Amino acid sequence: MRKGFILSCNAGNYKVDSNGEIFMCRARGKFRINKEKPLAGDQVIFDEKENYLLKIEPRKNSFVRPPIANVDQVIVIASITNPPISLALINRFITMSIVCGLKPIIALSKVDLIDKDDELLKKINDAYKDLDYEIIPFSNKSKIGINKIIETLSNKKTVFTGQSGVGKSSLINNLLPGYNKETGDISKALGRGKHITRLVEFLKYNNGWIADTPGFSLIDIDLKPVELATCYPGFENLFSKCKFRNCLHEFEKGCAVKSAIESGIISKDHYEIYLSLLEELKNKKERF
Ligand SMILES: Nc1nc2c(ncn2[C@@H]2O[C@H](COP(=O)(O)OP(=O)(O)OP(=O)(O)O)[C@@H](O)[C@H]2O)c(=O)[nH]1
Ligand SMILES: [Mg+2]
Ligand SMILES: [Zn+2]
Repeated sequence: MRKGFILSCNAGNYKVDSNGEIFMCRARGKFRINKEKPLAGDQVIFDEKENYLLKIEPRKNSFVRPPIANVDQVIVIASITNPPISLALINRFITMSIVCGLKPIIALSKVDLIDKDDELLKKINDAYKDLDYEIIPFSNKSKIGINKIIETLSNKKTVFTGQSGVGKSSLINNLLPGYNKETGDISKALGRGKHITRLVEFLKYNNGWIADTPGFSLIDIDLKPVELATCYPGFENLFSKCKFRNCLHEFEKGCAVKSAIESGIISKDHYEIYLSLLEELKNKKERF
C-alpha cells in the first residue's frame, strides 16, 4: 500500500503521483457502490502492485465544476475581450469558489488586445475595488502580468478556471514551456471558445501544483439561490447580519445587504447583477 495524490482521471483511469513516481490506477467497484467518485486532487491510498485505489482520504474541499478536490487557491480567468468579458459571469465564478470556501484571484487575460487606458479595464477595477479581490491583468501573448501570476503560485495547489477560450491552457504553456497543451481559437460565428481541454489535470509547478480545467458554459453553472445570496462577492460577510436567516436581499426587512447598498458600500450596479442572477436561478429551479 502507498499514499499518493490523483493528478487526473480519464475514463476510469487515475493517474496517481506518489512522491514523484507515477502510477496508473483503477477504482474498485466499492467506490461505485458507495457512490464515491475519486477526483483529481484526492489524496488516496492505493495498491501499487495491483494498481487499484483503496481509499480516498477526507477532502478539505471539493468542486462539482470543475471536478476537483483539495485546492488551496482558485484563479478565475476571464478574457477582457474575445470572448467578451461579463461581470455577471465573473461574479458567478467567484460565487462558486466562495461556496467551496475559497476566495478567488481574478486574472484578466488578453490585455494585449486593448489599450492600457481602455474603459473596460477601468470598469472592472471599479467594480471590484471595494470588494477586496486581487485582480491581475495579463497576456499570454505579450507576457505582461505573467510574473504576478507566478508570485501567487508558490507552495500551493492552484486551479485555473473560467469560460472556454479565455486562455487557461495558453497560460499553462507559458508557465511550463515545452508542455504544449492543446489550445483552440475562438469561434467567429459564436464568439466563444471551442471546449478544447477535456480533462482536469494537475501539473507540477516549482514547489506547488497547477491544474488546467475544461472551460464551462453559462448553462453549466448551477447554484442554489441561497448559495448566491450568501456567497455573492461582497455579500459573504454581510448576510449573517440580515434579520432573516434565509434572506435573499430582495424585499426582506432588516436586510444588511440592502443597507450596505443604501450607504454606498456596495454599488447599485453590482446589486443589479445580483438581482438578475437571482431571478435566473429561481426560474431555473422552477423549470425542474
Ligand atoms: N490575444 C491573446 N490571445 C490569447 C491569449 N491567451 C489565449 N489566447 C488565445 O485564445 C484562444 C483560446 O486559448 P486556450 O488557451 O485554448 O483557452 P482555454 O481557456 O484553455 O479554453 P478551453 O480549453 O476550451 O476551456 C487561443 O487561440 C489562444 O491563442 C492572450 O493573452 N492574448
Ligand atoms: Mg484549455
Ligand atoms: Zn439580506
